[in-house]
Amino acid sequence: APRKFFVGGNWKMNGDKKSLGELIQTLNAAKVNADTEVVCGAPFIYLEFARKQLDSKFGVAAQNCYKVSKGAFTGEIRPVLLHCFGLSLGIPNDPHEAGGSPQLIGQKVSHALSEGLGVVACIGEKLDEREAGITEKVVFEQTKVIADNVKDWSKVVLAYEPVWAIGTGKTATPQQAQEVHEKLRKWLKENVSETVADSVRIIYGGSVTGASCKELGSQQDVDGFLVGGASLKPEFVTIINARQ
Ligand code: G2H
Repeated sequence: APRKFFVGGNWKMNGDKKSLGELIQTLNAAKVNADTEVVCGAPFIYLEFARKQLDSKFGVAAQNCYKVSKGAFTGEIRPVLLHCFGLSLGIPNDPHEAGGSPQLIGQKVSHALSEGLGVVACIGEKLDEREAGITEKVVFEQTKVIADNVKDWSKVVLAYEPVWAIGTGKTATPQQAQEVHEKLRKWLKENVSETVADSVRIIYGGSVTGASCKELGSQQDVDGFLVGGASLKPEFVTIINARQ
């Protein structure tokens, strides 16, 4: 079966009830491709609001969660609580953006899955790593940490987010994205299984726009997007519909 196109909107720490409410009205009213899975990553305090307001055809995700289910962890949020909100997905923090060791990311992935959440796990190289020609090595190492913590890959989406493309306006070219996605799939085939390699969605994140989404989304191994800035604009509808 072909992989279902997946588009995640990552609102990050943006918006309030007014602006997010308007965005949600736009999404609810839009014509969106029913063959695309769409999930919106809301700030914690707006998770319940987003779930109540968004049409049920859209998923809602938290942007982060902690690695255990309870304890004296000031300010951390427990995945099982997220689940109570009827969420379909958690996005453990991007190591580059939110800080935290790869090990912590692995523990969060493992715990979120054990609590029944789906996970969008982010990987990606920095600019100096790309220029030094070690992109592959870096993303394989990051993927290994994730893979070591996953039993059921059906709940996992892998997001390739080159750090140099995050919020910079510098989108990877379709060729650059395809090259890494193809290598990641090969890595999964050799290190996990052929079934997982064929079925897991590998999505691209990093300055995706309405203008760049079509060509990126037509690449063989690009199964969707994780969208930051553009997910806060009506343009997100164009990105959802990138693959028809
Ligand atoms: C990368 C991406 C969304 P943006 O973090 O996850 O953000 O589209 O703003 O580069």
